[in-house]
Amino acid sequence: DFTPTPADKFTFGLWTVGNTGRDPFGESTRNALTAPYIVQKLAELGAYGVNLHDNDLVPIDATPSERDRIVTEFKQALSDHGLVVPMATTNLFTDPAFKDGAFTSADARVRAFALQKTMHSMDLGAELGAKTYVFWGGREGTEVDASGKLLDALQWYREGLNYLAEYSEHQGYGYRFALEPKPNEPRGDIFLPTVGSALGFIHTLDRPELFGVNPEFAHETMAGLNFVHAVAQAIDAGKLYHIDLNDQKMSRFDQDLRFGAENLKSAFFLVKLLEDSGYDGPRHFDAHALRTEDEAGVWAFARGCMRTYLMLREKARQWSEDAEIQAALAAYRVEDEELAQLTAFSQENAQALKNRTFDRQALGRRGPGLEQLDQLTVELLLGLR
Ligand code: 3MF
Ligand code: MG
Ligand code: MG
Ligand code: MG
Repeated sequence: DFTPTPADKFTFGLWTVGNTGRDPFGESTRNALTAPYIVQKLAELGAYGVNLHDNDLVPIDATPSERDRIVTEFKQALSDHGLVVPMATTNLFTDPAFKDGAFTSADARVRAFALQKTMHSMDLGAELGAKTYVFWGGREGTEVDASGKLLDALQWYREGLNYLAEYSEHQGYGYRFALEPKPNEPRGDIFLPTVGSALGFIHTLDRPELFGVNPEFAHETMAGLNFVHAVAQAIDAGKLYHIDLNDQKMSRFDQDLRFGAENLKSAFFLVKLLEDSGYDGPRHFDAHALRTEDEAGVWAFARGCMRTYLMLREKARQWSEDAEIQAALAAYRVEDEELAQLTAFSQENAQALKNRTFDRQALGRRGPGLEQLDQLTVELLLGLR
C-alpha cells in the first residue's frame, strides 16, 4: 500500500523538512522544528535516516559544551526512534566569511578556515555513523571573472579535497565523498556545474577512488539538462555515491519541489534506472514543502516524496512484466551475428567490414516503434494498463 519502511532507505536532510519557507523576498512562513522532533516524525513516517550539515544541528557559534549537549540529545532521539545518519556535509555557504568561496576563496585564511570547519563537521558525521560525506560547493564560483582566478580556483579546490580525503583516511573514518554539482544559485556561476564536470574533476584528485557524485534532479534540470542521462553516466562510471531527489521546472530558480511533483515521467525513468541498476544507497530527498504550507503540509510533502517513489517503483515492476511493452522493447533492438564478428576489431575484420555492403535505404526506412512504446508507457503510468 505504498507505506514506506526503513528497508526502502528513504532519507531527508534536517534542512529539508526543517525548511521554514524563507526566500530572498520574504520571511519564514513556518516555525523552526527541533532536530529530535524531526527525527521522531520522520521515523513515524517510515524513513530510514536523516542527513545534516554541521550547522543544521549545532549552531556555528556553539561552545564545545553546548555542542556536546546538542549532539547527545540528537543521538538519543536517533536511538529512541531507530533512525540512522548515512550522510553528513558542511555548511560552507551561509556564513559571510564564505561569500566569495570556501575552498576556492582567493583569501588563504578563508580556505584554511573552510578546511578547519569541514574537519570538525567530518568528526561530527563520523560520531553519528555517517559513511558518505557530501561536498556541495554553494559559494565556489563567481559573478565576475575579473578576479582572474579560474585556474587557481580549480587548483585550490583540488588541494582542499585532497587534504580532506587524507584527513578522513588518517582518522580511519572511511568516508566516501560525493561531489554535488549545481550550475548556479547562489553564485552567478558555480564551479563544477554539472555531473559531467564533476566526473572529469574527480580524475584529477590524488585518491579518485574515494570520490563520486551526488547528483540532484533540480540541479541538472535548472541547466536544461536531462537528469536521468546524468545519473546513467554516473552509474556507468561507478560513481553514483549518493543522490538528491526532488523536482524542478526547467531553467527556473532553485525550486526543490516534492519528488515527482513536476516531471513525473522523468521521475519514473529515474526510479526505473536506480532500481534496475541495483543502486543500493539511500534515496535522499533534498526538497522542501511549498512556502504556502503549514506543518501539516510539511509532513504531507515528506510522505508524498516517499509514496511517489514507491508508486513509481511499482510501475517500473509492472513495466518490466507487461508483455506488450516487452515485445515492443525486444523489437526495438536489432542484433546481427555476422556483424557482431566484423565489429570485433582485427585487421581482417576491419577490412571485411569496409568491403561489406549495407542497404542504407532500408536502414533509413525502418520504424523502431518508439511512438508505440512510449504511448504504452504513458498508459501504464496513467493506470490504464
Ligand atoms: C542546494 C543543495 C544543497 C546540498 C547540500 C549538501 C542545501 O541546492 O542542493 O542543499 O544538497 O548542501 O547535500
Ligand atoms: Mg539543491
Ligand atoms: Mg535548494
Ligand atoms: Mg542537494
